[in-house]
Amino acid sequence: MEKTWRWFGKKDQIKLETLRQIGVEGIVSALHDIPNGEVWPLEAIKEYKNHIERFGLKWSVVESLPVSEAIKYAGENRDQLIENYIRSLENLGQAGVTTVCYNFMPVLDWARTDLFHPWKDGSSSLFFDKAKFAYFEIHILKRQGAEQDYTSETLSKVETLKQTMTQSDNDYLIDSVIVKTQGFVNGNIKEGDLNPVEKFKNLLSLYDGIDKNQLRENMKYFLEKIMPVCEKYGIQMCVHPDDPPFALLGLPRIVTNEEDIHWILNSVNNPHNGITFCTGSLSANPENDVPKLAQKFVSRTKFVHLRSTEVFENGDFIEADHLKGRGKLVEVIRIFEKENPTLPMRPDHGRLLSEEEDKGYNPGYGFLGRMLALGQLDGVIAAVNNEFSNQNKS
Ligand code: DNO
Repeated sequence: MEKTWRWFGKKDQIKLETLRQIGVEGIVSALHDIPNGEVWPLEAIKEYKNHIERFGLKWSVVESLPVSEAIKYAGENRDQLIENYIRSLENLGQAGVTTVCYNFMPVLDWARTDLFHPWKDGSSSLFFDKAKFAYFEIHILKRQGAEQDYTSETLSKVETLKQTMTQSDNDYLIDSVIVKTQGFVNGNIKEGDLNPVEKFKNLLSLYDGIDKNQLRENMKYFLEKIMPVCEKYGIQMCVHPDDPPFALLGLPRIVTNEEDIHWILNSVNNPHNGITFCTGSLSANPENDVPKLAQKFVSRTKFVHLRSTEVFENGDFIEADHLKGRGKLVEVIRIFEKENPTLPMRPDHGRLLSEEEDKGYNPGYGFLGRMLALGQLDGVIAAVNNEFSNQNKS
């Protein structure tokens, strides 16, 4: 596979030259400063691409060209927004940047409750605590009917949290769930926004009355409109699975499991309509058998995110060591190396090591943890290739 790395642009503290020195071949990035919904100008794309190439790297994947909310909930201006999206794709195509990752998750681009969950060795990782999320929905957002989405066991934990959480704990939780994880991915809520909870509630209300089927229809509408420009420029669209891959906040979810992926690929059955195979997101649904999904969807996979999770019985999940947990990355890598060895992959998320605590990296995107993961994954790639060549000899 092609070894890539998510880089957040010229403001990123991690230097392109360092990335090249640790064996990275391609960069995964976006024009992060352009507001969601606006056209990415050709000149800006070319300038960014040239900058990356000056370091002996290539701009392998766009992550993400964000899909505006009004496209997802079919708001009045969706056609104009799709038109803008098409113009951005056209400009990317003209510049020769042709793998484009996006997601179709309503409101939240991804969700965690703890961004610095401590490990015994002093490092930390991202964590999803189901009871804390339920507490957020029930007592902070005060979403009507939220209780119905949780078991009595979780609800009793929520009651305990209610007795113990202080105002500053609440603020920290709000910051983790809807601010810190969102700002850097061109999300709806940014650091410094006043009253993020109200803003968030307004965003949720845009989806009133939109169920799973309606969201699927809106995705199909979007994909059908963009396929011609993708065909013209050879653009591979790759939808990222929902993270986490289960229902949250009463919102519909349509990229969570085999049936969903099958629906997406078949409802617009065009080779340019593909997926980002994120082993991390998919593994957080205990029903997903990750290597089985990799084998099934390899021909429509255009980009791979490699990380793993461990899911607990109470519904919590933690981001595991890349070679442990439910992601089964050795098996997944064996499949992709065999079937499509030029696929771009990036080590996704990593633990934050204590010496990097005050660097202010985006959550999940420190340097050392991801570099460790890249080294581990690179080793697995070498080992499976060695296996293949031994098999050929015998
Ligand atoms: C978080 C990422 C997501 C992902 C987008 C793709 O770390 O996995 O922000 O990039 O959802 O559109």
